[in-house]
Amino acid sequence: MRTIRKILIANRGEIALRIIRACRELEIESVAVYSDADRGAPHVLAANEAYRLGPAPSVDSYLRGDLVLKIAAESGADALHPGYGFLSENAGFAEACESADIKFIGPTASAMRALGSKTRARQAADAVGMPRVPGSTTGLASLDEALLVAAEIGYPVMLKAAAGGGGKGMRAVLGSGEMESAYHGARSEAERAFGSSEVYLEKLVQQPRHIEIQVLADEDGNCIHLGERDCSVQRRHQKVIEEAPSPVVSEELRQRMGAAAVRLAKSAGYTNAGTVEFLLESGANGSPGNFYFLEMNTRLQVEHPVTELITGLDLVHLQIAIANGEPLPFAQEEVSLRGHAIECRIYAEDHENGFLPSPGKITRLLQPAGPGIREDSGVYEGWTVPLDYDPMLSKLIAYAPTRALAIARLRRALEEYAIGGIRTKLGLFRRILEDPDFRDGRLDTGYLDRLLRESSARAATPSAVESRPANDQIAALAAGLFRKLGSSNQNGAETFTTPARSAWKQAARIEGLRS
Ligand code: MV4
Repeated sequence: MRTIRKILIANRGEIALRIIRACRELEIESVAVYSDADRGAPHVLAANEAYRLGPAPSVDSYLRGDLVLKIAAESGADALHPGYGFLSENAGFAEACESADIKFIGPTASAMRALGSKTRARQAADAVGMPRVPGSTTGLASLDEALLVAAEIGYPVMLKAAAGGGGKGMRAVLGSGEMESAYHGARSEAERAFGSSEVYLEKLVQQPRHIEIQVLADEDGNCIHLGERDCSVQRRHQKVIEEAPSPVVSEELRQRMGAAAVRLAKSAGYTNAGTVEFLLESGANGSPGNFYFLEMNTRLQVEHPVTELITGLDLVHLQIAIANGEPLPFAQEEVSLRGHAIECRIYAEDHENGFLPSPGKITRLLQPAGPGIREDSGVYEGWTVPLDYDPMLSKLIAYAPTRALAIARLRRALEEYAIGGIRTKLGLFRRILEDPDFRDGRLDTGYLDRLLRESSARAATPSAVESRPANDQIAALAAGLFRKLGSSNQNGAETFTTPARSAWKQAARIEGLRS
């Protein structure tokens, strides 16, 4: 058993703060690193010590593994938490940590490598009898082989980069006539993006759900799963809303998917926290169909809080305990899921204007709280959101005994929430949460694009609003009182001349409407 006393957090934003909070709870010293854009960032203020990495661009700061390790050694850190993104899935960096005798809080470099290549991961899936999408398990040697495999599995198919992930380097091929250009295009794209031109083929699964299983493995060979998250609400491979449990996964399906995920993790010698991604086909009348292994993410995920809320566990505490050489403190049978959790990723983005990033100074911040609300935030009022990184500001998560109540709490919290000075996705979440398809759990990976198309069509047809029933209009008006505060002015910023006062005035008006 090791004794971790000091952890360097090789990340920024909400996840760095999340990890620092766990360190404090465990009485472990925390070391922050920061770029020039992050001198006054919340994670820098919260950590016990903070060290400058370099200029704002990630390549000069948070991606500089050499600098990060130098600071780790100099500060006397005995472990390093990579968070997500940046260096978190870099096997070479994990190896460098091992060599420097700094415990990397995550899987070993060899487990990362075994699962990092998607063709190798597909072979690993076959070896443990895990269902995966039909197609090739080795890189395609030629255009002829691509045509042959596609003919075997049947069109439509998908070309994917073996070194890719998260939707990068993917191409749908609907018929053999499209194969030649898609094959050459995918290869050169993969070479440019990942430094490897290896591509393989999969049968295209139509309108799947994105379901992922959280796994935890200790260094004694114990491995368990913590159920699933449904991440079907996404746009261009960026998740927007995640929830646990999935509205369509039964206990029986959860056990089958969980057992398969655990088998895969064990076969790769996996340790620490990881996520196994699946596509879940839609079956007849909304029931789920077959599930297929997609890939394994060898890091803590952005959406881990929804799993924490329904399991009552702290995944970062567990990650640290595992890295410390401790055995998992419970068995699979002791994991029980309770209630429902839904997370909104709040981005500084203008969803009404092509989802352009909207960095800048947060001039006003009214954050929600109250029963069943958790917010993992990485910002504060007066902080300037840098344009150099992913513009996620915070994660707003609601927890309740049922999905319907979790939605109600999230809607209530979104009405309390006001962010001034920058554009955010708050309005989009309000729209999604009132949508009947979302409320009934009718979700697949095409859901959000359909909703956005529909509502832009509706916005262009004023008569559609007029034809709404009167009751609906009144409800929309009341619900929109807070929302109107956040509506945009000419220059794209949210209008908050006297935000706090107006917000409370509006609250009083809502009260007035009720009584
Ligand atoms: C697929 C697919 C359909 N069929 N593979 C996108 C992210 C990457 N991890 C894999 N992705 C997909 N792979 C086959 N054979 C559909 C997607 C996909 C998707 C998957 C998960 C979440 C959102 C998605 C959005 C579009 C497409």
